[in-house]
Amino acid sequence: MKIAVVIPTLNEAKNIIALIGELLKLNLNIDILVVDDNSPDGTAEIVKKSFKKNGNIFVLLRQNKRGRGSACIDGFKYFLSNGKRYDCIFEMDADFSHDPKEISLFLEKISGYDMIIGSRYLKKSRIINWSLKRRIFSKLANFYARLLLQIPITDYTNGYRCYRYNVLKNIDFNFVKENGYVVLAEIAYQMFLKAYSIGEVPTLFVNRKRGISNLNFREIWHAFKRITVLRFRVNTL
Ligand SMILES: Nc1nc2c(ncn2[C@@H]2O[C@H](COP(=O)(O)OP(=O)(O)O)[C@@H](O)[C@H]2O)c(=O)[nH]1
Ligand SMILES: [Mg+2]
Repeated sequence: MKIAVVIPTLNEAKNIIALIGELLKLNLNIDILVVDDNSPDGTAEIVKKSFKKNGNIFVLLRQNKRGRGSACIDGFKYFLSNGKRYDCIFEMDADFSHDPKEISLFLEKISGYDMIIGSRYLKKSRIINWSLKRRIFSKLANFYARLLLQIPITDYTNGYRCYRYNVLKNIDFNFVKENGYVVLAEIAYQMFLKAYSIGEVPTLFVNRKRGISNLNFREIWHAFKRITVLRFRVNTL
């Protein structure tokens, strides 16, 4: 199985090298793309330097901060157009909130689905070291998204996902109007409207130990607005 992994980064110099190391240790047939928005801490440079000789590690450098969601979309487009054929494409965070060892769980399940989400809200899932404020925000965001969009999933906002390559090819990225975290809900909604199947695996989500979160109030507001618009303006594709 040939696998591609997109990792969006903004100031992840303290995490990214170790994370790529963990991914390589899995010994899978894997290509990794880091999509960096010109991080002041030199994330992109460090990756390029450390993996100069590894032909499976790539860096896409964008000139300024344009959001997690748009970084992933640029990463997907990169893998969909580089002339190679993959079986599935992952997206995951750079800060070790998403454990690379769980990739095997996604791979076991993807044969029966078009996309698999690592969910923090299944019976066997766990969230570690998240503040009460973050837990409440996440629950509210998921509650609101589910109330409006009605996709049968438990976690709309975790960016640990595995897409079947042939399905991602059919996603219309022009449909995605926002740039930030809400892009996860936009892509899920488009898949739902196109009747693609979405499965979930339980995940152990660990809050970052190094670096700082990029989530801010502006992002949350944009997500809320976009989900409302999706529900009331976009019912068909
Ligand atoms: N390229 C890029 N990556 C981003 C941006 N915002 C967040 N990220 C990355 O997206 C992932 C999730 O962001 P994070 O700050 O951990 O958010 P949190 O886990 O919700 O607190 C991390 O790998 C970040 O480095 C952005 O504007 N551009
Ligand atoms: Mg994080």
